[in-house]
Amino acid sequence: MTTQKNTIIHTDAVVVGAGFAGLYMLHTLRDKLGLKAEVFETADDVGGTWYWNRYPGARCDIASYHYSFSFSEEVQQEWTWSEKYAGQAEILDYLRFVANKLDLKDDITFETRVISSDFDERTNRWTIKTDRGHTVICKYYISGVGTLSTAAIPNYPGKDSFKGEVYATSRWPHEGVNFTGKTVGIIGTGASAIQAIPLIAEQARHLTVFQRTPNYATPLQNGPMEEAEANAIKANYGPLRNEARAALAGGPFPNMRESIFNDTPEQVQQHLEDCWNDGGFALWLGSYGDVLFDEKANAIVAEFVRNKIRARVNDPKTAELLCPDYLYGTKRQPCETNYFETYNRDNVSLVDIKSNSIRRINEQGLELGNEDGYKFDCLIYSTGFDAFTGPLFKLNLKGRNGLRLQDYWNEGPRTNLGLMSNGFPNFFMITGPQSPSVLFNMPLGIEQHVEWIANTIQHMEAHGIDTIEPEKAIEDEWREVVEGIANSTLLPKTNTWYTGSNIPGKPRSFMVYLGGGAAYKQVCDEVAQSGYAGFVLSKATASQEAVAS
Ligand code: N01
Repeated sequence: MTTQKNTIIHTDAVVVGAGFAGLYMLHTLRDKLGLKAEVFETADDVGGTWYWNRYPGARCDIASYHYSFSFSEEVQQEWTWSEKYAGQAEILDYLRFVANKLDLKDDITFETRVISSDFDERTNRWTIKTDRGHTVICKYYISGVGTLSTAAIPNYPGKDSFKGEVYATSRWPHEGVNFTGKTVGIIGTGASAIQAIPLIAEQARHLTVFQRTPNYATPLQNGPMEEAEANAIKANYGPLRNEARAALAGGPFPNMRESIFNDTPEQVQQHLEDCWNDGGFALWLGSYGDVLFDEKANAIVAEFVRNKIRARVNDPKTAELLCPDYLYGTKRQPCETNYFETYNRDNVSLVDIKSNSIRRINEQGLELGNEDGYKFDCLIYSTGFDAFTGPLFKLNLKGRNGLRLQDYWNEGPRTNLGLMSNGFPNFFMITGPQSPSVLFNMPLGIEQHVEWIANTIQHMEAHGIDTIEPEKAIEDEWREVVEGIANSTLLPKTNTWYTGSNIPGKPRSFMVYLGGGAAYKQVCDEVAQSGYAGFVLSKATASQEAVAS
């Protein structure tokens, strides 16, 4: 689409983002509820995270057939994945295929950023403005901006002085980058860098990796999707999806055992070896039920992974630098292909920036605190994201009384169910903070959110309800639920982007509901069935009706 600029458009709903979330939301609002909806997207195409993160090696790390929409049998049957874990280009093609099949693109305004979002209490309507001069007034405002879409680039002194090429894994050039013959520095060793480093090393003359914290990365074990397997999956999608929805993290791990202490040490090593060979998240989320709850169980798996790293990296000093010493699996586990072997190459070196941090960027490279200097042709930032809240704050939301979301959330997110926030009526967040989001299967989690939001809108339309928002008190209760579950695990014991501690000054709170997708859905459904207990639903006053019309 192509919402007209410089005119005021009235519509039922505005959706921000055209990734998995925005596409399904648009389809549901328009084709199932029969509402008018406008979608704004910064990129020039659909895809969201899979549009931007096109660095070498980017791919999903839950099985492709789980990492896809389940709502359309036609889509499931027509699309065939070529690899067990699809690469970025294939996932982007898949989302383009879905958008074309459902004829969604005409209702998306591309290359357009929402710059302000104001709730008008006189009319109970949102006014959304964009950087290209659009003004849209709507009743329902829905964020599909994603959890990991605002890059966090450290503000090093001299940051802009580097004269060479600068890249960020989260905003990779569409035409790709040819590193042949070039010296390259990369800062960060999270999941993105761990996928990119082996491929960049194959091209570059020399690659220097600046590591602050090593990761317990385990093998992805990717491979082609054989035709027979693809057919079997297509014939079996119903049960596979149900299994995934019922699984705690949105992917079934049938070999999961209850406790590591029920097995002999030999059995433990064999089971961990089997999980290692299964690949993906099998070791992290599917080995033993107590690994993320019990420090002693955790230590056994941590040492198993460290021994694997020591066995794969030739230089013992480099191997030790690559061995994490924090609780296993408390940072999101990256999956890798030849990552550790990359450090055996002559053209790759690893620099510890924990003991000796980056002091400044200069024209030719960077300097560390001890004055060691590094020069390169290209500098890559793979330094993560201002997760969950970063993209929401960029919408510049002002709710009742002109209260900014940033100010309302100055001690961390306040939501009910991760879906809505008090004082921001009719503003819905798909996979927002305090929902299962990144620790569940993203496409299935998105579907559950979109369907809950759509049912809520349908309920409002059917009952003449003008606004819905959570009670303030329920937000305190929900935060306690989310933090209570998190605190029963080992995850909050480590500084991660799950808690916001990767961003200087960001208030610390655990931002993922860890009770599992099925339990979460049950809570959401019960809330709806109860007539939206914990939410305030109100009808328009006569004066609001008069102003709105
Ligand atoms: O980001 P990260 P990412 N100085 O935050 C370092 C998803 N994902 O883009 O750990 C020096 O994990 C930082 O160091 P430390 C996935 O959910 C999915 O890699 O903070 N270093 C770390 O090493 C993942 O978890 C896939 O000490 C600094 C790195 O930069 C999430 O995206 C693939 C620094 C950032 O790692 C984010 O991954 C890729 C500083 N000032 C990503 N600031 C799939 O497979 C940060 N670092 C689906």
